[in-house]
Amino acid sequence: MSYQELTNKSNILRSRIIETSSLSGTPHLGSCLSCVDILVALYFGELNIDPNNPNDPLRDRFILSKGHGAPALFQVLAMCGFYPESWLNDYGKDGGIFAEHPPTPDHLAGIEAATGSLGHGLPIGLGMALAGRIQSKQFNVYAVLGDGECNEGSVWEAAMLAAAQKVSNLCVFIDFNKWQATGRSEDMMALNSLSGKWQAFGWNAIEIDGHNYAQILAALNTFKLENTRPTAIIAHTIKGKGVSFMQDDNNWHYRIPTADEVKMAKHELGIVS
Ligand SMILES: Cc1ncc(C[n+]2csc(CCOP(=O)(O)OP(=O)(O)O)c2C)c(N)n1
Repeated sequence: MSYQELTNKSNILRSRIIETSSLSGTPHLGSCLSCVDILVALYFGELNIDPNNPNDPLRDRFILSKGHGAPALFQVLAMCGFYPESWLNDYGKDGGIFAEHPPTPDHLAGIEAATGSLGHGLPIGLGMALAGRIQSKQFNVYAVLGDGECNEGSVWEAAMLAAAQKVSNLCVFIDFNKWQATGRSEDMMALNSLSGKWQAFGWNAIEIDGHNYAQILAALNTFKLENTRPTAIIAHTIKGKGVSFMQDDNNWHYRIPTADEVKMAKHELGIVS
């Protein structure tokens, strides 16, 4: 798929995510928008998955460890064909499948782990990657973590074990948007050098622009050449990416867009409907 086609998909997804947030009155919009390009590159340029055979034992696994970005994951799975996009009209409704975080895998095709309590996705993914190796199954495990999520001790426990076990079929993206729920990540618990930390834990650490498809896909190729180390892709991103009045403004961690703001955002994204 060309970079232009990937960009078109990300614009559509951003627009749908913003509409969903507005209609359902649910937060985490900035968090979703910062990881859309990573998800698009993975789902349309990398993952070996088949919506018609979602439980194939040889499929690649993807875990959104920063589970509060669920609307982005739900929309990309719909776009891939795991279920009709219309199902997302029920997002955030009482009794529905689409809550603010990914449900357990038996509730929705394409979901590999129920996440939302930060710090769990990488340990779960490590377990899957180890299981694949033990069973001689050729698949890769990918996870997206937030930079604030890296404050969780369980992330570093899993990071140590993955390197010690030379789990080279495991690749994590850190959606490094420099914010967390209530402030700058650097002020909450300084992370720099984030790539230096992953390297010190024995990982192949790569720093990229997380909105640049050429760089995301090149990093994924580097991951696939690794035989002895897990890979951490430190993706520099912008919270709220794609909409001028949301970009790098952490109020959009919680704010719900009004109907007028949805219209303005869609206009900026080039989406007419
Ligand atoms: C264990 C745990 N503690 C607190 C929260 C509440 N929480 C939800 S999102 C968030 C901020 C996460 O920041 P980051 O990982 O940087 O993601 P971003 O939204 O900035 O992309 C927090 C603290 C949580 N979900 N899980």
